[in-house]
Order: sequence, then C-alpha cells, then structure tokens
Amino acid sequence: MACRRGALIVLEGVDRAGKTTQCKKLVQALQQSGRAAELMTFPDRTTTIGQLISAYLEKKSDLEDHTVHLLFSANRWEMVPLMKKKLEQGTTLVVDRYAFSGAAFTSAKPGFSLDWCMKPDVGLPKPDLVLFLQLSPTEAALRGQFGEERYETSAFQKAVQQKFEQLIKDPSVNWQVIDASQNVEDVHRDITTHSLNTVNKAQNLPIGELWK
Ligand code: FDM
Repeated sequence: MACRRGALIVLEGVDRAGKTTQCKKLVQALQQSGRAAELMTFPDRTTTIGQLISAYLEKKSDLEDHTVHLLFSANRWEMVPLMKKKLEQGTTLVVDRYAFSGAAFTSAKPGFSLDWCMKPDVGLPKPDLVLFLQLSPTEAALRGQFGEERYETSAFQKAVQQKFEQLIKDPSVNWQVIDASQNVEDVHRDITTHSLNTVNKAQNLPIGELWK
C-alpha cells in the first residue's frame, strides 16, 4: 500500500501574533505524537532568491514592487519539489507564512489588486489547513515595538490585516481563525486540535492546487 501522505499546514497572521513560536510548538507536538513533521519558513532566506528578498526586507537594497512580489513567489515555487517529496513521504509540513502573506503584503501597497497578487501563486501545493492567528492592532501594540525591517509599521500592518480579511472569505481554502490574544498554551492547544484532525483527514487525499 502507498505511504500515507503528510499534511500541509500553514500559519498566517499579522506581526507579533506568535506565528513562529506556535509553528515550532506544533512541530514538536506532532513529533511527540509519533508523526513525522518539519518546519518550513517563507521567505526562505537561505536560497539565492531568498538572499535578495532578505536584503530587501533589511532595507539593504531596493527592489521594484512587482519584482519583489515575483521573487517571493519564486521563493515558494523553488521549494515545491522538496515540499511534494516530503509530503509524499508522509512528513507533515508546518509552514510559517505562505502565498497568503504574499498576496496580503503586496496588495496592501498602492496600485496592486489582490487578484494580480494571487496570480503567480496559482497552482502551488494547496494547504490542507490555514490557521490565521487573529490579533487586534491594540493587542499587538501591547506586545512591544515593531522591528526595524520593511513593512514593520502600524499603518502598513493595518492595511495587511484588511487584505487578510478579504482572503479569509475565500471558501476554497480551509481557513481556521485562531484567537491569538489567548496565552501561548491555549493558542497551542487550539492549533494542535485543528492540526491533528487535518493530519488524519489529509492522509488519504491527493495534494490540491491552490487557487485553481
Ligand atoms: N512577506 C512574506 C511578503 O511581503 N511576501 C511574502 O510572500 C512573504 C512570505 O516578508 F513582513 C513579508 C512579510 C514580512 C516579511 O518577515 C517576512 P518574517 O518576520 O521573516 O516572517
């Protein structure tokens, strides 16, 4: 019998919602329950494309807005063969940001439609579950100052949040909104419950294609 595939689980949300902490805790929890699980992060700053993106985010270089959008997308596409291989081998991938950040962040810039921003990512492996860590701007502000990277301002983050709200309305994607204002362990418990259900359901299903 063919090996049961792993699930593709994505965490999204605005800055300081706790995505990175929760991704790590979820990978540990899945592994402790005896399932193969690995963390992936986008942008993946280790590749040649990722290094261009990283310099842009650190404001060490400037890139034209369409160009950087396409680089973020290319940075996902270059990982697709590895992602598919791992999923097919039965490893669940927990992904810190994906095409939804791509569409939300660029479309928050003037002159970009959400529709145009989604196009380059059409056909990527479709997540079996997208967990949106919901945190109001007021609650985010209580968690401390923004960092120094590009996009880390409250006005831009508010615009990004609105774009995420539009993306969440798309019923073709399995969104689950998580209340990220809870304490770390309560958020983790909610995320783990949804993820275990998804891992069990996804194992016999083919990998879907995003936004197709
Ligand atoms: N970001 C991330 C984008 O603008 N497009 C994308 O496709 C992705 C994946 O890059 F500001 C933005 C979102 C965030 C930055 O920051 C990455 P972190 O702190 O490394 O997640």
